[in-house]
Amino acid sequence: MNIILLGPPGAGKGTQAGRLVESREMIQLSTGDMLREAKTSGTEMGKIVADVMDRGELVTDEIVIGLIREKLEGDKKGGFIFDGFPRTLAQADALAELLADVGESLDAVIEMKVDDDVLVGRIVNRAKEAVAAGGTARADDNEESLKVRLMAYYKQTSPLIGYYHAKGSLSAVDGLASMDEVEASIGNVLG
Ligand code: B4P
Repeated sequence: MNIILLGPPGAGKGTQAGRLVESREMIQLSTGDMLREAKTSGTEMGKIVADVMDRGELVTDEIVIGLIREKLEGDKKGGFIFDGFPRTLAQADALAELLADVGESLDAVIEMKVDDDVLVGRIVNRAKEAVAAGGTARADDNEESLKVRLMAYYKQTSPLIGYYHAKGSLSAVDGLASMDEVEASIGNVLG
């Protein structure tokens, strides 16, 4: 089973993807995690993406699609969870082609619906918790970058809702509920 978790920043995509990895032995493909890893690795690509991510803007389709392409060639286990990918229509088209190339297809797209004011609270809270635990907050987990991330979501990513609805693969869950309740709702969609 291959699924997409779609939603604004802080909707809980990464949280729920982690739970699906545990419960269904699926493989989480988080482009956010891959890009953060690239940032810290000091590679050329890392240097290119660092400023873009910290501002809250989207990294180029070319880079992100390249990262996903590499991962699809490996072990598939219980299927792929695309977490934070696709984020543009071009990425969605590319994903369909990449999956077809490895003999796979998409089974479900789950939209996680959360109000903007709750998103801001969650992200600010995550930043505070990271610092309280003695670490550092994500460079893009601040109100200024979050405004840009939300704008990017509504402008570039939210058109995917109509795109997947038209293909008949979209289901929505209430992302405002508790983490356990959201997990149960996703479980109901996946069966
Ligand atoms: P991501 O890493 O995808 O970050 P995100 O959207 O903030 O994360 P998510 O929705 O997974 O939130 P989480 O579960 O952590 O992207 C970061 C950046 O990378 C982007 O801005 C962009 O620059 C770049 N990028 C990534 N993918 C790209 C692509 N495809 N194309 C171009 N650029 C790309 O949850 C957040 C917080 O809420 C956590 O603290 C969690 O504990 C809490 N929470 C979760 N669920 C909850 C619930 N039900 N109730 C209460 N709290 C909850």
